[in-house]
Amino acid sequence: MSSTIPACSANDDPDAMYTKLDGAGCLVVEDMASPGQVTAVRAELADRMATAKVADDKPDAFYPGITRRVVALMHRSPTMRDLMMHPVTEQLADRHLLPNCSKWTLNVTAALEVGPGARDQVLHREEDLYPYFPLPRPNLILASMWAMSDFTADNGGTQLVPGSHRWDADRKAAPDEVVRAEMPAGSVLYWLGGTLHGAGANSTSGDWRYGIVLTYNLGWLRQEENQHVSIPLADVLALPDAVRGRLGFDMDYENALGFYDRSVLAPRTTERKAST
Ligand SMILES: O=C(O)CCC(=O)C(=O)O
Repeated sequence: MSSTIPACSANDDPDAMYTKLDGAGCLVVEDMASPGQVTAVRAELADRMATAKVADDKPDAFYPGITRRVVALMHRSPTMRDLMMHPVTEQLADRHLLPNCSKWTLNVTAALEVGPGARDQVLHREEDLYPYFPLPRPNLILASMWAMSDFTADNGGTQLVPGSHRWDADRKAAPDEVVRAEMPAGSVLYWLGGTLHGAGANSTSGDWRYGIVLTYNLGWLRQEENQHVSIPLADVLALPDAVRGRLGFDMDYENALGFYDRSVLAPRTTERKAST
C-alpha cells in the first residue's frame, strides 16, 4: 500500500468516507470547524494553555519535550463540546464502533501544542490501552485530531502509518511508511485505534502547532479519561441528553453496564407516599 493519507470533504457520502478511513486507517476531512469556532476554542482554552507545563525533553519520554497539553476539554470549552457531536464523527464512529457495541462514548480529550524544536513522538496505537486483545485488534477506538492551526510536515503534523491497523504485533514501520498529516486549521484528521501514529517533530517552523484530540471508544470499555470527574456534575445536568450520553452518563447499555439510581441525579422534591 502507498503511504498516503486520503482526504475528503465534510459533505461526501458517509459510506465512501468510511471506506477510505477503513482502507488506510486514517483520513483528513477539511472545513469541519469554521474560523469562528477555531477562534472560540482557542480563546476558551487560552488561560489554561498559557499556564500548562511545557514537558521536559527526556529522550525516552512518551510525551516529547517542548510540548504542552490540557485535558478535561468538555468542562473547559463549550465550543469543543459542540464539535464533539459533529455529524461526520457520528457517522464514522457509528460505522466503526457500532458493530461491537450498542453505544460508543467519548474517551479522551486533550489540547496538544508542539513547539519549535520538539522531536517525533514514539509511534503507538490508541488501542494499546487494551493489551488483552491480540493485534490486529477488533475495532475498539476511533480517534480524531482537530487542527486549531495549520498542520504541516515540518511543524509537528501528526505522523501516521497508513495500513498499520491491519498489521500483526511483529511488524515495525519502515521510515518510508511514515507520513505526516498536512491540513489547514479547521480540518480534522481521523484515524483508527489500531493505526500507528504519534505527534510529529516541529523541526524547522518557529510556531507552535495546535491540535485537539478527541477519541471515542466502545461503550462497554473503561474510558481512558475519566469523564465522570472531568466535568462538574452540575454542568453535566445542564447538558442535553445526547451530549450526556456521549460522555458516558447514561445507563442504557446492554446488560445495564453503568447503571445508577436516577433519583441521586434528580432528587424528587416530594417523597412518594408509602403504599398501604
Ligand atoms: O499530537 C499529535 O499529533 C498526536 C498526539 C498523540 O498521539 C498522543 O499524545 O498520544
